[in-house]
Amino acid sequence: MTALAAHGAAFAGLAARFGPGTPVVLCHDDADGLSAGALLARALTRAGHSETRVRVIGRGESPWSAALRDELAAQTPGGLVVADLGVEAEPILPGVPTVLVDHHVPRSWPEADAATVISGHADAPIPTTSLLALACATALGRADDLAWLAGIGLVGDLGERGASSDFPEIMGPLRKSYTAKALREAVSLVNAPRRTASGDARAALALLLRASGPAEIVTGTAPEAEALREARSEVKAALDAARRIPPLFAGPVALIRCDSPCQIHPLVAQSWTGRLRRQVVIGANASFRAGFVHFAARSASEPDLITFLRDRAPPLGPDDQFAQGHRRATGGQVRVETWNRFVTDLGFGPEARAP
Ligand SMILES: [Mn+2]
Repeated sequence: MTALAAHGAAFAGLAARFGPGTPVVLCHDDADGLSAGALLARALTRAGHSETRVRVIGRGESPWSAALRDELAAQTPGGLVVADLGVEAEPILPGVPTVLVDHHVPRSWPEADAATVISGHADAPIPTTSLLALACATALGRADDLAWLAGIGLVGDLGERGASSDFPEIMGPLRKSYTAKALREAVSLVNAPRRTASGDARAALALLLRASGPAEIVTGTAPEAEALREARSEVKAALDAARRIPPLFAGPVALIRCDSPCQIHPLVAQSWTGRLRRQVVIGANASFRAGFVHFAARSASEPDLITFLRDRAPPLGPDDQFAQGHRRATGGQVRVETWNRFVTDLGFGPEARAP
């Protein structure tokens, strides 16, 4: 049995123990999380549940929060599936069968009575959550018509080239049914709402829950398809404006100080790494959340940005998040005072600060 098939079998074993209440799927709001959520919900409904509810976990939300626990408890779910949101030890809704489907490095590991973990983080190559979801769906029944949803998540997380080289057995057959352009366009549209000012990805989920292929997302006339195109235009306009901002320099750091309600700072940082190859590029957005500066660090030359930032960290308060994520893609969310101290210590002048 392959690693993926084993993950699927473990999922089917737990899904068989779900109670009579409507199962609830929680999913991340990016292309991989949304397609995983849609895949799992469609598979559970096919497997005999009259309905499966999906809840997108958006900006600032967490399944491991009192707010989510209260919301879920009111729905008395028969089972919980948590997709692409990480792995943590704490039970989400004690007493409800719970399965965490994920591919990130676990933050902590739950006891067996708290949750079952389907994690691809130790597999080689590391799958996306949507690919794990396809394996779960396949273990429940016929799911080959849903494989394109895994394709959306693979291209979203790994890019076309990475997806094709790591998972040719999935991408090869998909490329016979769908063009690379259709998959790429669908990914770009599905990923747009999470970056808008509202951050509301429900239109993307709605489409993924019913579409029979990427064309319904890319050229569809449904109101949700229109909403995705509008979301993409909103983000593009914000990004175009931010790309005209000249970088500030201090030592090894190049800083682009933007102000937008859209989550464009990671894209801004990434877009400069091609031209500023020797620097650590930081995109910092002081208008994303009141009182905070959200920033993303990327670099073409520095392999460990977490260590780079931690070596230069300002004193942090309890509300500050600093240098979390991946070594090559990190950043933070810090209070304005923390930010201003950080950039001053780095050697930047007043134009780098946030008001
Ligand atoms: Mn994700």
